[in-house]
This record gives sequence, C-alpha cells and structure tokens, in this order.
Amino acid sequence: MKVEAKPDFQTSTAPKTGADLLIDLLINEGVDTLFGYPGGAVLPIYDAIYRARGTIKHVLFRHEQGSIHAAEGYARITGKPGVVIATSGPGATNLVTGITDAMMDSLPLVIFTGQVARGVIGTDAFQEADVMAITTPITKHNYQVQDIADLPRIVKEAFHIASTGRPGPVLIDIPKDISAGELFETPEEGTINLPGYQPTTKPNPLQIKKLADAISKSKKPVILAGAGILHGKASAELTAFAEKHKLPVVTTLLGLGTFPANNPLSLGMGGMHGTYAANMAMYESDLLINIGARFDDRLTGNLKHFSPNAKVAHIDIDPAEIGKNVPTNIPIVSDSKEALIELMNQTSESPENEEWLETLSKYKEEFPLWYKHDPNGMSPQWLIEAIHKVTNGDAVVTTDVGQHQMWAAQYYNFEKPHRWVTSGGLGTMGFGFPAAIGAQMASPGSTVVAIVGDAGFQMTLQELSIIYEQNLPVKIIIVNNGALGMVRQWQELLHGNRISESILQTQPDFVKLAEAYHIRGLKIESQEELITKLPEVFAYDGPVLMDCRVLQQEKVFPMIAPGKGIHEMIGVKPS
Ligand SMILES: Cc1ncc(C[n+]2csc(CCOP(=O)(O)OP(=O)(O)O)c2C)c(N)n1
Repeated sequence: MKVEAKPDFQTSTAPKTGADLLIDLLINEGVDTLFGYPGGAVLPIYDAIYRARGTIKHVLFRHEQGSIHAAEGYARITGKPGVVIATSGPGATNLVTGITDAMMDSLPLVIFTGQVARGVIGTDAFQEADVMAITTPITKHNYQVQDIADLPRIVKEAFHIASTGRPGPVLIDIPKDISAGELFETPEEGTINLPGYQPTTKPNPLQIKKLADAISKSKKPVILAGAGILHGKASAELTAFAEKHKLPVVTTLLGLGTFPANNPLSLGMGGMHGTYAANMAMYESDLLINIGARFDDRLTGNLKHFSPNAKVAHIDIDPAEIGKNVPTNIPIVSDSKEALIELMNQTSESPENEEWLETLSKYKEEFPLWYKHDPNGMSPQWLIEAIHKVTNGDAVVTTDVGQHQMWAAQYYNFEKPHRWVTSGGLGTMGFGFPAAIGAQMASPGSTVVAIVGDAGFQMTLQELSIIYEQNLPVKIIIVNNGALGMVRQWQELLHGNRISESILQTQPDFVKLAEAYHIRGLKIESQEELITKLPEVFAYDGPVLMDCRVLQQEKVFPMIAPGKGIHEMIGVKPS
C-alpha cells in the first residue's frame, strides 16, 4: 500500500525561524535533495521542510545509516555534496559509520545534526551526544552553531570545504533553540572566511618538468590511477596521456573506470585481489606515477616489498598524502586534471619502453584472472560477467563489502568513469544497497545495480521501502553464498580452516521479503535460470530483487596474504 501525504499545505503565519533560514540557504546552494530522518532536536527543521514543500525534496530513510550511504552514492555519481539531516543523540551516532566511510573515500557530504538547546549542552540532557567530539576525527571539518547570525557563513563554508580540495564530509551541529528561534532580522549573506584553507590546485611547473624528464628516461614506467582522477574529472586526460607515451596503467579499487579496462595499456586493478600483471608492474617498475591514490595497505601489501626499484612520483591534491606511506621522489600537489594537462604540455619525449610493454603483455596473457566453471552450480564470477553482458558494461554498479565486491571489481570490466560505487577505505558492509538508492536518485536515467552479499544486505535492507516509495528501478543482485564469504575465505586459508561463526545458519526468504516491501523478488538457482531471467529483469522498469544462489566454497583469487609483498600472490593460476 502506498501512503500518500495529504496535500494540506498551510499558509503559515508563523514567524520565520532559524530553520527556515537554513532551508533558504540550502536552496541557494542548489541543493535539490535531502537524505534524512527526523527527531525531537530537528523538529523545527522538519517544520521548515514542510513549509518549503515543492522547492526541496526530502527522502525519509528507515535508518540514518541508510540515509548517509545514499548521500554517499549521490555524491559519488554527481560530484556534488550529498546533504544529510539527523536528529541529536542516536540519530547523529547512527551516522558515524557513514561519515567515516565518506572521510576514508573522500566523498563530499554536508551533514546537519540537531543538538539539544544551548542552555542544556553538557548536562546529559535527553538525546544529547557530544557530536563535535565524536565527529572531529572523522570529518574534514565540523561546526556547532552558537549564533544564528553565523549560519549563512557556516553553510557557505561547509559546502565549500566539502567539495573543494580533497572532498570530504563536513558536519554542522545545530542546537534546537537556534533552529526554533524566531528570526527578527535576516542575517547577512554568508561570505567564506577561511584564511587557513587554500587548496593548491595548480602544479609546480618545476616538479612537472622533473616528472616529464623522469618519464622520458624511464624504461619501466607505470601509472597508478586512483579516485583522485574521478574528483578531478580527468579520465579523458589520463587516457590521452597514457596513450600518447604508451604508459601502462594500474587502477586502484576506487579508481576502476578511470582508465578503460579494455585499453591494451590497462593492467587492471592492483593490490590484494588485483591482477598479476598490475602487481608485477608496480613491483618491477623503475618509475611509479601515482595520480590520486593514497597508497593504502590493501594496494601496497608489505611496504618493504612495494616497488623496490622505482622512483616514485605522487600527484595529489592533499599534500598530507604525499610521502605518508611510500617515500616519494617527485611530489606534486595538484588537482589531477591540471597536473595531467601540464604534463601533456611538457612531456615531449616518450620513454623507450617496448621491452617493458612486451613483458607486461606476457604477464597479462599468461596469468589472466581465472575461475573454474562448475556445471552444477553458479559461479559468482560468471554471475558478474552475465550482469556485465546484459547491461553492456554501462550500468552504475554499487557493492557491499566482501567477496562479491572483489568479483565485481575483477569481472565487471569498467570502461567508463563514475559507474562504480563501493566502500573502499572503510570496507563497510551494508553500504551497497542504500548507495544504489542515492546513485539512482542522482542519475534517474541510468541502470543501477546493487551487487550485495547475503550478509551485508541484511544490515541495511530496511531501505527496500524507499525504492518502492520513490519508484526507483534499482536491481538488487544478492550474491547468496549462505556465508560471510570473505571471512570464511580467510578462515579457510589463514586460520587452519576453522570456520568460526561465518556460516549463516538461517536466512530469510528474500523473495518474500521483497514482496513484503511491494517489489518483485526472484530466486535464481542455476545458470540457465539466470540466463533466461536476467534480460527480463533489466528490461523491467521497476525495482527487482534477485536472490542468486552461488557456490559457497568459491574463493577470490589471486590474493596477497597479509604481510606479504605484491610479488608474492597466491592463486595466480588454477591449482
Ligand atoms: C560493518 C562490517 N562488519 C564486519 C565486516 C567484516 N567483513 C568483511 S567481509 C565480511 C563478510 C561479508 O559477507 P557477505 O555480505 O555475505 O558477502 P560475501 O563476502 O559472502 O560476498 C565481513 C563480516 C565489515 N566489513 N563491515
């Protein structure tokens, strides 16, 4: 049953409040959608949202965590800040995982939390939590509004900080007496006053020259492309640059799609479950050019063995990233697009690297990604390939965290940027499905597929309500192996096969569950069934949940075990 809101708009004679001012400021910032959940401390804001109906859309999620992951999906697709509202105390603390996730993956968010009235802050008032202390380490910046006159400036600064430099989450905590307070005069328009915040976007020409020289002298160059390429909208420049000088490209997990997977220069993803060619390229390289990646440990493996012979160049808009994990010879603080354009202008000579390219081609040919086909069951890797085929590789794919995430990364073959939405840094189960909601809202014309694990989906599945309510045609593919698959894999390989608490002894009937939320549900148990149903599901103009039963024992290979170097992959070939 769909519940229609009553169109009983009031012509309010109530005085304008701090909350009304807030909504006006959001509209001025071009915000079209609010992802949120109400409660006592934000009631004045929700009253203002009610009065502003028709000018700004609010989507009522069923859990604050759902709302913030949706905002992350929206931000990943649009590049614009996702805007979240939650109440004080438990509403705010339910956002903590999403805020941390956005911080780790550099996603722009502006988050509004309600706070108890100024006079009772610090008294353990009802639903009080010290949100400023809790979120200081997980936000790019946070504010607590102490004076309504500051609100216009704070909102302006928050959007600016969230979306410039290295993007990230910014939180604004608003005490209830401020949002409920009557506005006797309209505060002055906000102006940004941030003398200490001046992100460097243009590269130093001398450093660019150094890198250009290093490229022309290199015999074994390799580019590592991270999500900084997405933030700089620099995929076209990256492709042009790599092609011009025949530079092979490895992408990070979050950088998938920044360089087309089918380009002959693409080595695929590097890191723990990356390709052999990508990892050996980084291991053997004499010049590693990192553009917008943060050298996280899942990518580098044991740092002692990471690119031991390479001169390292690192282009990043965040100076704090450079030299943080890997000693860097050529540091370049810059926006990725600006740096690539400058490099293009300055690099006249290409490296003599034919031998290197041949070696890498051999690695690609000899050690491709592999899996065994089992005629009696459905391989999860095959399932991903089938989704790729039916969507022509053009869908927006969101995932949870676990084996299915790695198979999606390995087998969806991303050709274009802004099609891949995953939780890379924090590795948050429960991310994929609500992120798909935000991605679909951001891009109504796109095919959006949420590829989720049977465990992770159960962490945020309550948002099934939203896809029905908002009529979002998200396709949910549950890669159902009856287990916490990735945990099981590690227990099998690294903990003597002691399968401790990683098998899901009972499962809901996912099809009935979908139906309970008014959407179509299908159970798929064989390849044949999938082949017949998949085109139908993707042709259907509405949400569908597919519970796909895959082989439980299947493992993600190849793999770098914890503590090992990138050249020590296991499972590179079928055993
Ligand atoms: C919130 C959260 N809790 C725990 C983990 C640890 N963890 C990583 S993968 C995984 C198993 C995921 O199982 P499932 O969602 O079924 O996906 P699969 O690995 O089977 O594809 C777990 C428990 C996590 N990443 N996030």
